Amino acid sequence: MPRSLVVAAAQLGPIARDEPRSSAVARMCAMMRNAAASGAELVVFPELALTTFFPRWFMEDQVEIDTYFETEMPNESVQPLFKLAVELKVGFYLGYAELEHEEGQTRRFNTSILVDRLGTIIGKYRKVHLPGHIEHEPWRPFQHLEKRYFKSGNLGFPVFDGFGGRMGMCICNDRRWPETFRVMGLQGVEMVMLGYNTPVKYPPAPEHDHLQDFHNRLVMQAGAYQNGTWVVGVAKAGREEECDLIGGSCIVAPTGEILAQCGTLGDEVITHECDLDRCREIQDNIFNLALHREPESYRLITETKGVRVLA
Ligand code: CDT
Repeated sequence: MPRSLVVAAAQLGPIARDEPRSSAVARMCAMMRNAAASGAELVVFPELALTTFFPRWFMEDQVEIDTYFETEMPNESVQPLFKLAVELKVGFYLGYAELEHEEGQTRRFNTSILVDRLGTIIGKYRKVHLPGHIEHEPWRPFQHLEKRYFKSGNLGFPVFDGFGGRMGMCICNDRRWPETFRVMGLQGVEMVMLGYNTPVKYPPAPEHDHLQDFHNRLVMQAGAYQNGTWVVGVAKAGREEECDLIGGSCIVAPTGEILAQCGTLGDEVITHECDLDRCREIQDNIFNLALHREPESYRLITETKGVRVLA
């Protein structure tokens, strides 16, 4: 009997800067209904899904910055999504900006949560790899100030039991780093969910702009195959406040094959019935980690941050 999980990737089109959370949540509720009608048990939404991608703007007023953050989860604005999830018996992954008071400090993270089919939060992840820059760089056509507005996540890459399998999360830029997937692979992950906001234009190296979709698929397919896990990657897509974001939300099998992919740059739902036991094809064979890894030869990976020339 296969361990089957019907998962939906719920891609969002652009969210305007003045679009209220209630509108974004209503759009997500509509997609959740659509996904449930297709048999989905789990719906994956994008990174920072409740607002526009605000790190695009340089802001100095902390009060203004904090308007993009959630101080509680769930809260009043997302309540309709939690309520509908319970009604439809559908779980979900949701990305949002988290403002947390911890150890006497106020901290801000780029966060995702995993909610089960009863509406209970069963997992939380805080984005580790924050791309972009800290200071205002006016030469850029748009800013990418994640390093200014967020702290790097302090939860590592946890994997959770849920939905009949081993479930992991990461967020956008994390998918470009093999360490992200491997740390979850070493915990026996069977499905990695991730949301992203990826501009078509990369101002520091515009010669790579035409490769954005390719790199998106490349890293998710490699992460899936090299760890024998399902990967569900979900975009916020389309032209958001003069910034074009790639789409290409997709569901990748543990073999690295893309089995479902969005075809638009707007709100769109795709589903796939994932057999979690297919992870074994890879995890028991070509990437049997216990049998074939040689961690003694990989010590540099945790011992150094940047390049270290050894000889
Ligand atoms: N949101 C996010 O992490 N986006 C980055 C953009 C490129 S780096 C400025 C990404 O890796 O897709």
